[in-house]
Amino acid sequence: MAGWIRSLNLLVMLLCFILLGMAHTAHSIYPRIRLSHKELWQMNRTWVFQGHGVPLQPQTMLLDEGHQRLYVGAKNALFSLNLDRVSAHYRQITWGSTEFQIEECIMKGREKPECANYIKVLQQYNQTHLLVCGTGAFNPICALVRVGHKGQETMFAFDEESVMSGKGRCPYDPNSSCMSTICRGELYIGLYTDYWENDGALCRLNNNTYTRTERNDRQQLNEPKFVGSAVIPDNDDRHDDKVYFFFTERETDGEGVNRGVLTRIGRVCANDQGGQRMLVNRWSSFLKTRLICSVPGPNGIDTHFDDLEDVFVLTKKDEKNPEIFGLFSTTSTVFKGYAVCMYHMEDIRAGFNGPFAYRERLEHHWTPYEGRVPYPRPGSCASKVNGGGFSSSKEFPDEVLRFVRSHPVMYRPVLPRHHRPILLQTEPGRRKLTQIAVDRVQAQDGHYHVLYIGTDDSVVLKVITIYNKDTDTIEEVLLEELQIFKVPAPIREIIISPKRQQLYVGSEVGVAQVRLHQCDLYGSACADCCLARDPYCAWDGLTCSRYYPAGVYTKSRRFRRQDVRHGNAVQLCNGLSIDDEQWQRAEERLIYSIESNTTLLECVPRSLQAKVLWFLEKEGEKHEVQSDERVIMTSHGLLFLHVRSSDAGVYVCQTVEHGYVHTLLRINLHVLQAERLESAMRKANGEEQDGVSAQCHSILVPASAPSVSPRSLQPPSIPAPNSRLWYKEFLQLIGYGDAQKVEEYCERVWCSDKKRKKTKRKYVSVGGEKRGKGRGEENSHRAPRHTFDT
Ligand SMILES: *[C@@H]1O[C@H](CO)[C@@H](O)[C@H](O)[C@H]1NC(C)=O
Ligand SMILES: *[C@@H]1O[C@H](CO)[C@@H](O)[C@H](O)[C@H]1NC(C)=O
Ligand SMILES: *[C@@H]1O[C@H](CO)[C@@H](O)[C@H](O)[C@H]1NC(C)=O
Ligand SMILES: *[C@@H]1O[C@H](CO)[C@@H](O)[C@H](O)[C@H]1NC(C)=O
Ligand SMILES: CC(=O)N[C@H]1CO[C@H](CO)[C@@H](O)[C@@H]1O
Repeated sequence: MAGWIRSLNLLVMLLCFILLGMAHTAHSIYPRIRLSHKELWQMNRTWVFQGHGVPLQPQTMLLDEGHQRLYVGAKNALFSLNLDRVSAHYRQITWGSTEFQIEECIMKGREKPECANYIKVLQQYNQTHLLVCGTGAFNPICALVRVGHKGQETMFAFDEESVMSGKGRCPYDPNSSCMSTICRGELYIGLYTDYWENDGALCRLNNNTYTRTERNDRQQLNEPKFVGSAVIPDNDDRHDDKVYFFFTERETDGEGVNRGVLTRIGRVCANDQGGQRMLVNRWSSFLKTRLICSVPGPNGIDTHFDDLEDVFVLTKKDEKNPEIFGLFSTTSTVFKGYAVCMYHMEDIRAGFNGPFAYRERLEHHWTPYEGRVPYPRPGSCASKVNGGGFSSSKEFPDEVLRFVRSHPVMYRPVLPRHHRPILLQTEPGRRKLTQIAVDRVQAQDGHYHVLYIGTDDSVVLKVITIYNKDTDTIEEVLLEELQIFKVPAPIREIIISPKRQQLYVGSEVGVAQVRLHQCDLYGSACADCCLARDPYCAWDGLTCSRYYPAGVYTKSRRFRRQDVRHGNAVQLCNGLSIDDEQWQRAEERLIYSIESNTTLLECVPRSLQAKVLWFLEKEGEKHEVQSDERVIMTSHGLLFLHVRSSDAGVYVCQTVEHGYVHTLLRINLHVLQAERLESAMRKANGEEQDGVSAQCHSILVPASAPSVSPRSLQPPSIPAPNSRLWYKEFLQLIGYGDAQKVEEYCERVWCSDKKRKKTKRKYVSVGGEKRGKGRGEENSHRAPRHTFDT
């Protein structure tokens, strides 16, 4: 029986997989630029606070621009970081549990690591105080923390007198999902209020009331996972302000059996006081509807992304109409796909203003409720806009309260803009996506949403999505892939400071600040800048620099070139005769190889999306190099397995991106005949001839070290983490097991020890010149690679 069920399960899983596979082909986007943690660090683009051995609770991160601090919760501690540089001048408050509390916790049957004070709630209570709550070794507690300045000093002080019970404001379990928002001194929170995690509730606390969803009402909330919340005004009447909650929950069928997980958007009136006789201290305005994010498939079978991972509310000048971004995953256990959907408030409001959902019996389908709806409309707030007459929800007729209690679900779901995701990742085996934050950026050709998406392996993806009205398609452009932390850890929080143009990224291993853009990275030519399609950057006539919309810095207004929508460098940079100029400026190299030896002509463009083409110039003619069994195009360059003397010539490495042709490198390949070389060696025996030393290196070190930067790579690039591995493979390919052997080989065949040392020095200095703007540190880091001293 059990075996049968198992195979049925498997079948269902397989079917899911097939359906998902059918709905759309595997999709994921690849970055144009990939930056390792080390590269970010060497560019001074990032600073990291590592928590000094304290495990962080990065879900609780709070930006305080007024006091220029970033607060972060942790295990038994709380940190206040400097917004300018998170790694410097931090302050710490230690707030652990007492021995007694820990003992009690262990006696309740909990493990020692759980029996600590994990900060779960961190909110700006008022201008001078933070409200902080922790699990308190399964005995939640809250307190106020004084912040601000006292003269030159940064205030960060625990207020002992303010310590209070955290029951109903903070979960017991450190791993429990929990969300909170504070608005006008009132805390809105979604949490499990009890020790056993049975009572999921949406609550509001102020100094004298506690308002919440009904207990044990599975129609209101059923095994919720709390993701986010926000207060959003409906109109200019403050009494009409609504609080929105984003969560997932399980659907139940007729027998009360749980079915799939759905994403919900729920809302209440901010001024909801509950009812007078019924619904006392319960929401009198709680309604919810489904938030849909799906991809249409063939045969009308949509692929649904039903598990909300994170939500970001992008506020604009018009506070009433923020844009809402949800990061979703599929609920399938076999296949994890991810999607980002964007929602507009008008669509959300339309859902709540539409018909209520109704089902005769639990086992029936939902239908629109067609009976009489009482007045005032259930779910509306006690305000002037709603016809007045009610100064508080306590005055609402019982009929209204009864209706809202029995009809909390709306019939119409909320569909995303363009009726589909703006970003999709459905390729199996790709990294998990965990967090989203969005910046709205003004570019020359309009506004763009720059999405910052965190992953489970320390990466933040910087993406723009471009909607094309004519074709009704969405183009995703992955501008940068940034490895934020040295070790892989899931990103748990991303906060944007548009004012500082910084990203604050939290994980268990640390909090990093990262600059949103680094325009000079793309290169200084018009085409380099234009091809990058980064809305933050434009070519100013000299270099690629931060783009400010006209009027911001009027006095230094120059002609700016930028084309985010198309990245059409051919058109935009035309007339600047960049191509000729590039041709002239392309780096030149001289490479020696020995007949029938293996040689790599290396050329790695900065952009991973550029196509590389090789040309051979011979007797005034230019031919494209075609790969065959002897000549292979690799991602590191052109590889000759057995060089022939007829291969000698000038090789030109060109890249093509968006139709724009770029010449990166001209390599003059000389092929030496083995016998001749040996006689040359014999002649040179004992004599220190630099030429021979240089040749030794040209041959043993493939053309150049991996990812040596072409001209456009400023600041200098650091070898990709896998290049060493690749290099090893390369050495194996040419018959040398390890670096030690290569060195021995070098010694035996070519170089005396003395020569080798000399060459090392020489090579390093050449490398330094080549890259021009290198940092000294960089060279010393690279040197051993060239000489195999490591
Ligand atoms: C980074 O900052 C250091 C000192 O703060 C400076 O010396 C160095 O030149 C900077 N590096 C880059 C690439 O700007
Ligand atoms: C949270 O749960 C994970 C496994 O689900 C566990 O490894 C981890 O220790 C838990 N964390 C705490 C603080 O209990
Ligand atoms: C913030 O709240 C605390 C505690 O209630 C109070 O002592 C303090 O005066 C308040 N600060 C402001 C600026 O209102
Ligand atoms: C909290 O209490 C103070 C004074 O006790 C009062 O002025 C304020 O309106 C109360 N706040 C709320 C949200 O009820
Ligand atoms: C792999 C390979 O063919 N290596 C050869 C390179 O040239 C030297 C000198 O002629 C030979 O000794 C190697 O065998």
